[in-house]
Amino acid sequence: MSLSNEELKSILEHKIALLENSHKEKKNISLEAVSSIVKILGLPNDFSALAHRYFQLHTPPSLIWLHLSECTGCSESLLRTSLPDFLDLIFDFISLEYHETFMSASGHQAESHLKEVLEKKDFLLAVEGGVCAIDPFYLTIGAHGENGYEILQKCAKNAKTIFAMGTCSSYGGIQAAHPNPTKSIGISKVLEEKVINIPGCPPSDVNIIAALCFYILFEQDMSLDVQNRPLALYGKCLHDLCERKAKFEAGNFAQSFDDENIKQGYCLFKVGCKGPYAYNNCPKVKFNSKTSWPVAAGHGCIACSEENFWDDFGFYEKPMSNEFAYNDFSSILATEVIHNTSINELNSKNILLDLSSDSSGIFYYNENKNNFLDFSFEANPKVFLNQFAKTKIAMSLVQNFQEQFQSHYNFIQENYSDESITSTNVLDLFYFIYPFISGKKLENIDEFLDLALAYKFKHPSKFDFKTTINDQAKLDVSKSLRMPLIYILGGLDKEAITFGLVFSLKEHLKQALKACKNQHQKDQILIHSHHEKLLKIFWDLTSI
Ligand code: FSX
Ligand code: SF4
Ligand code: F3S
Repeated sequence: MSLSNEELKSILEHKIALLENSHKEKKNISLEAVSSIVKILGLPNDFSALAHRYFQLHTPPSLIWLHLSECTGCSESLLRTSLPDFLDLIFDFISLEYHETFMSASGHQAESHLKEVLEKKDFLLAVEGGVCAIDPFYLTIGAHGENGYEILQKCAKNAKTIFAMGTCSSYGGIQAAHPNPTKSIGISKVLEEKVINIPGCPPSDVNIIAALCFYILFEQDMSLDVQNRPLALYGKCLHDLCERKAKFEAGNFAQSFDDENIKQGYCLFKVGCKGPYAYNNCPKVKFNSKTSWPVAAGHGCIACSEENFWDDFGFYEKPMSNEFAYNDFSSILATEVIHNTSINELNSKNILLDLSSDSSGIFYYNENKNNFLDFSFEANPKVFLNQFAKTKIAMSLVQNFQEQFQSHYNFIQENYSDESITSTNVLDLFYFIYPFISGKKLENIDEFLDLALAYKFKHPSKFDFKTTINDQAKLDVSKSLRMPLIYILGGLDKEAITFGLVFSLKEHLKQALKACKNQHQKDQILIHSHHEKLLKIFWDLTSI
């Protein structure tokens, strides 16, 4: 459960009031450091003074930091903090009781101190590294011959809260990459206790410290996403925060790593940047005391804070196109169950998702067949190109397309009329996109779907469709029609682009269907189409 800012504030005020009465000596805490943590946590400015006061008065809580299967990069990242600096952090904010790399004690001395801290049952636990629970003898260390799995269980049992610091402890990380010889996994897979994931290989010092500080201040969990990552830190797509994004929109891509244009801020998508698939705040918080971050330094993001990123995102220096796949996840779109429905089966209890070529939409009345989905777009590629090239960025995109995909551009100019065509059928999106990515017209929908189904990755290159829900659902694709141009210039293949479109369409239809089901209190969703493959791909929408 996440608390409101007002509730958080009153928790903090209450804790401060208790400390004010205890006549403790005030610590010298940097207000600048605390304000920057408050900002990163997405808390209003007035929390700065309160948090500052709290850190001046509080007794730093004990922290145990374990090392399991990893490279110690997370600890290296933490060492490079400047706001607060590392020594202030470990003496004034937390009390670092056990850390195999940083502590001066070793051997029995270190182990007996760990035992003492564990016995007090009053500590936070940070774990760096994946755990080998299936073959637990890995990481067997020390005089008592305990293995990593046993050490983890022992420490987790009485921890007040547990953080998986880094991608290895969150999801398994590098040692869990195929073929995962030690069968390493994320710690949440083996612990009964709740684990907050702070992924990244490594995570930034800022994210590590912000997550610790939130707990110290409020003794509450932050709002988390489905992967148990704090939303304040991992809630936004990295690509949307990137300083090179305008170049992506303009279709200005670096062609290779020695491309001079990298220095002019050209986008790194074509040389493998996975920023559009990564959720992290790196462009904002940076690394090494805010010095830089991967994309600023000239290498694309490798989506290091995503689950299984080593295996699932292909090569680090190529886009996710089939040619560069070494895994094969194709078919994640298809499902086996197929039941075509006729429009006559509509009744007061159900909704029909109609994906036929002559009409499309989500009907919810039996008698009137009213359409719940408000949808229309300019379906003539030539007219789109003319209308779109209005802003400087859009003009550059069209110009890049014309120069680099001349035959596709010419095909569109020669084979389409100048008349605007407004379509209200979602399947027309397939016909619209195809000439941009193939330089010819789409003959039938199966051709398009076969491409999408052959895509070998599970992460889609999204189309930024927008669905708004009022009395009706409105699916707005007008701003996304530029995506095929961007993607083809960025080096994605047809399989990736068609997959992206089908995936995004499915996601948005899902939202609309859910809204329709709730608003009109319907029990069931039916699906109708003449295309067997469409039925297969969209079938699972009937079970939302
Ligand atoms: Fe290394 Fe940490 Fe990567 Fe893993 O960071 S930087 S392999 S996330 O656990 O040490
Ligand atoms: Fe930045 Fe990468 Fe997105 Fe390009 S693809 S804008 S380099 S995050
Ligand atoms: Fe990792 Fe990408 Fe950030 S590689 S460090 S999530 S820029």
